[in-house]
Amino acid sequence: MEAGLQDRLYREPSTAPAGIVHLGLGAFFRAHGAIYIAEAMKVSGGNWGVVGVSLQSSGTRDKLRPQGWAYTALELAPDGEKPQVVTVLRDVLVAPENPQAVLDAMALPDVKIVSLTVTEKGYCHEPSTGRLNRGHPDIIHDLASPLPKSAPGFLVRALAARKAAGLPPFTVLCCDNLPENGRVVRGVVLELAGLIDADLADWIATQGAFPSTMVDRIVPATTAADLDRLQALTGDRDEAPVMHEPFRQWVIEDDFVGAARPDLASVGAQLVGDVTPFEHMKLRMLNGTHSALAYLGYLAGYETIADTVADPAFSAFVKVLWRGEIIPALIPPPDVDLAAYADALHARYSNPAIRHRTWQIAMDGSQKLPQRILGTIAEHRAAGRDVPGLTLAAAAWMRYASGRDERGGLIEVKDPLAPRLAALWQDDPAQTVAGFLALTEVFPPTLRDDAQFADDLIAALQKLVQSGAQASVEGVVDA
Ligand code: CS2
Repeated sequence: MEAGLQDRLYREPSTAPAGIVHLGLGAFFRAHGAIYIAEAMKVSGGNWGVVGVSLQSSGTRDKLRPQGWAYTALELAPDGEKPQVVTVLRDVLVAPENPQAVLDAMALPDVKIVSLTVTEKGYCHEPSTGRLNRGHPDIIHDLASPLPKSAPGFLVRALAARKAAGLPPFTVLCCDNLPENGRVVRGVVLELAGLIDADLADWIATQGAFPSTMVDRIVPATTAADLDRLQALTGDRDEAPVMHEPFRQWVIEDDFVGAARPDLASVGAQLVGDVTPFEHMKLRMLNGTHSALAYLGYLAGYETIADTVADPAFSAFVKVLWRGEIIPALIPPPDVDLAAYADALHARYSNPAIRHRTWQIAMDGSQKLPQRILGTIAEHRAAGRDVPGLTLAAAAWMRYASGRDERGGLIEVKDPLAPRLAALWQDDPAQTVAGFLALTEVFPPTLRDDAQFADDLIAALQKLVQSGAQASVEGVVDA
C-alpha cells in the first residue's frame, strides 16, 4: 500500500533545495503554509523546499521518513473529501535528538526564511505583555547552553552562527496566532540575544526582518479513523496525513530580508503593509469565538464545534458575540465587511465534515485568552460598557480549568499553568475570580483593577455553577 504514495511522489519529483527551515512541524503548518509554498513553487519556481523541525518529539519524523517526507492533505468540504499529496518537505529534524543539526540547517546560506508554528506557549513570553519570560526553564537553559531547547533560543543561536559566518540573517516568519506576531517574536529574540551578546542584538535589530502574519485554516487533529478512511479513498496507507477545511487565508507583512521569497501572492496570499487589522479581526472573531464555544460547548457536553453551533442557543450566542461585542471594537481591514466575515465563520464552524474537538481548542487557555477575548473586554470596559457574552466565556475558562465538568467528571486540562489554575478553584466564586484575576501573566492591569468586571465575572461563574453552561448561554441570548 505504501508504494502507492511513493508512486505518486515519484511522478512529480521536486528536488528544489531547501530555502526554508520550519520550526514546529505540526498539522497546521503541513495543512497551510506548506501547501502555499508547494503551490508557489509550482507557479513561479524557486528553491523553497522546506526542512521541518520538530521541537519536541520524533513521532512526525518517524512516520514521514518511510514516505519520503510526502504526506496527504485531505480537504474536508461539506460535500466531499479531496486528497492532495504534498511533497515540499526535504528533511525532518528532531531538535532534542540533535540541536546542533538544527542550528547547522538554519545557518546554511541557501536558507532565507525560518518560519514558525510553535503555538502560543512556544515563544516563552508573558501573554499579557508580550515580553520574554526570563524565568521560563527553557530560557534559563538557553542562556547557559549554546545548544538550545526553545524556539527563541534556536533563532538567536542560529542568527549568531550566521553573523559569525558573514551571512545575512534569515527572515523570521511567525505563523502563530499571536497579536502582531512578528513584533512579539522580534521583541523576544532581541531580549534573549541582548542577554547573550549586545552586538548580536544590534545586528539582528538592524539587519533582521520579522514580518507579522495572519494565518487561517481550520485543521482538526488527525484521528486513527481518518487514516483508515483516507486509505479507503486513495488506496494508499499514509501514516501522517493532515485534515483541513477548504478555506485558507494568509496575510503577510511585506517586510523580508532581501528580495528572495516564495511567490506566495501568486497563490492567493495577501502581501500588505499592515497586518494588524487582519490579525485583530481573525484573532478576535475566529479564535475568540472558538475559545468561547470550546469552554462553554465542552461544559455543555458537546464534543465538537460543529455539534456546539448546531444547538440553536449556541448558534444565537456566537452571533451575539460577533454583533454585540467583538465587531463594535474592531477596525475593519481594507475592503472587508465584518458582518459578512462573521457569516462566513458561522458556515465554516457548521461544516459537518470537520470534527474539531472543543477539547482541542480549549488547550492552553492561559496563553490564548489575552489576545482572543480579554483585549475586546478591556476595550469595552475602558469605555464603561458591559460585555456579558465574553465575560461568560472567561468565567467558563475558569470553570473548565478547575478540572471538573458539570457532572463531576474529570477534565484533562492541557495548559502550561494547569496545576496553578486548578488550585485557584474555590467553592466561593468570588474567591475563585479573585485568584484568577491576580494572574498577571494573563490579565492586563486595567482588568485586574476593574471592580465591575470582577463582579460580572463572579455573577457569570455563579450562574455557570448553579445552572450550567447551556442555561448561561441562553441567559445571554435572551437578555
Ligand atoms: C483554534 C485554532 O485550536 C485553536 O485554538 O482556535 O487552531 C484555529 O482553528 C485556527 O487558528 C484557524 O485558523
